[in-house]
Amino acid sequence: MTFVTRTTQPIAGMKPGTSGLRKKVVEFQQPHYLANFVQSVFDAVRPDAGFGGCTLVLGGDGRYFNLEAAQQVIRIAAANGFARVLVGQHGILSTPAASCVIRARGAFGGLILSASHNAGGPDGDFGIKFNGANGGPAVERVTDAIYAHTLAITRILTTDTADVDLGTLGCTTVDGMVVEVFDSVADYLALMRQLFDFDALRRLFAGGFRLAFDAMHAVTGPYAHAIFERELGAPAGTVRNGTPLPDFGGHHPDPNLVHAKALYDEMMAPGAPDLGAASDGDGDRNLIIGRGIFVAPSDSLAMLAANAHLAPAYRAGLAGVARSMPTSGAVDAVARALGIPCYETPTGWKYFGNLLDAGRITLCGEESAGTGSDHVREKDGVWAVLLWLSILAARGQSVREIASQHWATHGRHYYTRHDYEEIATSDAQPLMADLAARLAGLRGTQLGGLTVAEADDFSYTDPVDGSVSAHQGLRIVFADGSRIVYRLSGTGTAGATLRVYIERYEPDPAHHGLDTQQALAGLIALADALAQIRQRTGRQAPDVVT
Ligand code: VG1
Ligand code: CO
Repeated sequence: MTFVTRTTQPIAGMKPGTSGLRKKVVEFQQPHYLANFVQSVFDAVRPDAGFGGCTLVLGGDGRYFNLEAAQQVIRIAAANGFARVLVGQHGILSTPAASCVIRARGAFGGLILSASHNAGGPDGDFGIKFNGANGGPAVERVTDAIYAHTLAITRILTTDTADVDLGTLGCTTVDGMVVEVFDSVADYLALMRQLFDFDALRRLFAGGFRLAFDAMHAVTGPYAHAIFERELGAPAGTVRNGTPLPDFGGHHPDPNLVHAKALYDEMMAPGAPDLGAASDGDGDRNLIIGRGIFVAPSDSLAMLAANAHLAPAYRAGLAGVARSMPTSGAVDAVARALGIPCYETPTGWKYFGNLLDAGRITLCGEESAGTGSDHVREKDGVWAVLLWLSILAARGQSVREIASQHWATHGRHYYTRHDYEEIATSDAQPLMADLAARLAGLRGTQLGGLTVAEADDFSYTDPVDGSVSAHQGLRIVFADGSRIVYRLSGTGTAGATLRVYIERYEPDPAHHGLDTQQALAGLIALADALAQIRQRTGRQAPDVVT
């Protein structure tokens, strides 16, 4: 044994955000930075009997610093007494695959090395998050405990052992701990085979159906190649940018209309494929674009909920659904039609875990292009594409036809999100604080010809364990159901990012073909005026419009 105890000191600012700890790579490269956090995680979650017999799942999205971080984690895990670490080959593991493996192998938990949709490379971001035995992101109680440990840490338990070969499948031993390098795709693929009718999907592609899947040089490349091209017979070239790169090819692995513009343009052009899809850095998000039609993520969630029964895993129907608070009410309309409950949670996947574990919901999602089900405890980009493919195969219709019929049945929730990125924290915080202070006074008043029915700072009480999460976003709801929501992002690493979510319900099919920004123009102007965004931030327009 070569275990060593290194003296260390707390490092400020290690509070996990919406999804784990995210910082600039240079910050993570500082001495003890990563080790301090990993040791704090282990200190926070260590069972009374220690980690003997416990398995840790480890992998990341392939971004710069992924491999170095993985080696450090292995050494710290060995010194902290883990029995086994399961590492994805080459340190690669998508977030949903990590969740799948934790559950399938009965692991204690996992560490996922990713800053998800944030840019990568030496000047980009790195991140790390802990998932528990249910495969889901640590809940607030756990992340709070981890943070408390980062502020009190005095020592790191590690070893001087050399790096493990993460390129070769199989088992080695590090100071008594087994390190098993496993195929990053195999467990996940096996689960997808259980959920979906792969024969039906093979027939779809054999019939000439065309998919364009943009992996954005991020982690889904290997999964998409294996599943869409090799398993389902989609032609080579279906998967684009399918090789994970440490800097994502210099692009931002965020599947939105700005960063996945090439795909969007292709889908809007003559001769477009039948379905366009993209995923993010760690593979948990999905962007869905039909030929000539972008499907807003909130709508995609609703359409998946309405049609999920067409895939084998969901044939018996859904127990319930959930959406994050800023996500549009489109899925609520489906839940009402199906006669099932619909829960409204704060932003971030960790809030769905209890509802999924308790069997209260089967499907859930967020406006930020995250959809998932009870098959794992993370949102899942490739899964969402497989569910869309299953629905398209079963219905034999185009995405546009499915969307139009959906809106005709349930009405359309026009929806947009405007992001103001990297604004000064000194502008963002007073903007939110001043608006929060005015909310109570807005109730019952008229704004831009609309009556304010409700205005509050969203607070969530988990129906399963009663835990309360306050200050989850400012929302202004009008009497006609329209909404404006304001939040500060919890995933950025520089300044503050203001997200403004705007929504209006339109029941009349004669008005379902409008351009979204035009359909929402009045509310967009109102949202700016109410919070004085332009005036306070000096920004004339949002950086990203979804
Ligand atoms: C964003 C999204 C949120 C999502 C989170 C993690 O958080 O809005 O819906 O759960 O990213 O997604 P925020 O706090 O920046 O708004 V991922 O794919 O980056 O892990
Ligand atoms: Co992600």
